[in-house]
Amino acid sequence: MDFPKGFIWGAATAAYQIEGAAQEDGRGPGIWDTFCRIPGKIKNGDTGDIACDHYHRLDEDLGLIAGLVPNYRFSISWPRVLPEGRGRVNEPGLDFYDRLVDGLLARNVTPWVTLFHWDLPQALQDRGGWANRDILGWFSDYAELMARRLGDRVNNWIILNEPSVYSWMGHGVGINAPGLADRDGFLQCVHHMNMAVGQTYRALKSENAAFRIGSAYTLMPVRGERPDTNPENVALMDAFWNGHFYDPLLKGTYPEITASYLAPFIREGDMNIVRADLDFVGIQHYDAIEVRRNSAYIFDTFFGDKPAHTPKTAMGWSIDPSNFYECLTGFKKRYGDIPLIVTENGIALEDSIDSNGQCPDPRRIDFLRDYIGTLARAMKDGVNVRGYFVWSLMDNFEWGEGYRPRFGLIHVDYARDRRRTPKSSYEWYATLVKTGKIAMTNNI
Ligand code: IFM
Repeated sequence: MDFPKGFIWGAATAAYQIEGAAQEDGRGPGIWDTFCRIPGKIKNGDTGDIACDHYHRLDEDLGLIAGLVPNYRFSISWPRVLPEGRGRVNEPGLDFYDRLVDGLLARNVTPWVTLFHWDLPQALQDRGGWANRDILGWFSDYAELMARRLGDRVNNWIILNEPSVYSWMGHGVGINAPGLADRDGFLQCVHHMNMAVGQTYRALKSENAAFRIGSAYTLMPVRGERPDTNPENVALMDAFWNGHFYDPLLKGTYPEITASYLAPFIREGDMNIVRADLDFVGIQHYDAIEVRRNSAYIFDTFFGDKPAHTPKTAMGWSIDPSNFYECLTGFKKRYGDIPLIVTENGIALEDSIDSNGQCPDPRRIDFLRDYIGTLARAMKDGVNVRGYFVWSLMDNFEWGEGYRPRFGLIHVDYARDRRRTPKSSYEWYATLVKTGKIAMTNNI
C-alpha cells in the first residue's frame, strides 16, 4: 500500500530520556531527578543523569536523525531553560535548543517540539506541581518563552505528552514522578493539564497563526481482565486513559463516570477553555489495558493481567495490531473526523550487538510492518491520519523500568561510552520513509 504524498514521517524522543547532562550548564533539578533518587522507584537504581548523553553528542545524533527521517520530535527540558520553573532564564539551556533546531534545519529535518514530556522543575512540584492551579500561569510563561525563542524556526508544537500517564501514574497511583497517590490531586492534575492545552493553543496561535499546534495523548482500548470484571472499573479506567482528555478537548465535557468528582475543581468558563480545535490530535498507541478491581488504588481500579495468548514485548505489553485498528476506527466513531498524527508507536525489545558488531532486530521490523500496515488499513477505511512518528530514535531511559527495555531504532551501548549502532530496523524504516510503501501482511 502507498501512503499519500505529504504524509509526515518522523521519529520521537524526550529530553529526560536521552539528554543527560542533568547537573550541567545551569540546569535545575526536575521531578525525575528527585524520583530516581528514591530507593526502589527505578529498576536497577538507574537515573537519567547521563542517559544517552545526547547533550554532548548532538552533532553525531543530528547526522543519525537526518539519515532516518525528515521530521524529528523532541521535548524541551523545562528545568534546563527555567531552573526554578519560572523567573530566571538559563541562557545556556536555551542555546542548546537553538543548536538542536538549527542543526535539524541545516540537515533538512523539520523540528516538532513537545513542551511538556513529564520533567517538571522540582521547585514547581514543591508548590504542588500540576495539582496547583497556579501552574496555568507558570506553564503559559514557559510556553511563551519557548515560542518566542524558537518560533522563528519551529512551526510544529505539541503541548503535552500523555497527560493520562502523567496524572494517573504520577498523581494517582505514585508509580511515576512525582510519586503521589492522592485522588483529589489526581483530579486537579487532570483538569489543569486540560486547561493548559486549551490556554496554550490559543496563546501560541495569537503569537503566530501559522503555527501547527497539537497535543499528544495515549489511545488505548480498555477492557475487563475477565468477562465478569465490573463494568464500572472498566469505565473508570477508560476515563483515566482516554475520556478524561479527549472528551473535554473535543466535546467540552468530562466523562459521566468522573464528572461529579472533577466538578469541585472546575471554575466558571473553564469548559470553554478546555474545548479546543487543535490543528491535530497526537495519538500514541502501544497496547490495550485489561482492568481489575483493586482496592489498593484510587477508585479501586488498577491493571489486571495481560491475556496469555498474545506475544509480549520487553515491557510485557501485548503485540496485537488489531488493538491499533480498533483504537483508530473507534476514535473516529466516538469523536468524528479529527486530523490525527500518530506521535508515538513502537516496541521494546532486549536488543544486543552481535559478534559482527551489528544489531539485528527482526522482531521490531515485523512489529513496525504490522502496525504501520494497520495504520494504512485504517486510513483506507476513512480515519484521517496525517503522520507517524516511531518511538524511538534511540534506546533510552524508560522511566521506572530504567535502561533494560530498548525502544530505539539505534542501539545505545551504555557500557561502552554510549556508542550508537543503527539497528536493522533503522535501514528498514528509512526505506519506508523514502518510498512511502508498506507491504500488507496476514497480521494486518
Ligand atoms: O518512553 C515512553 C514515552 O516517554 C512516552 N510514551 C510511551 C513510551 C514507552 O513507554
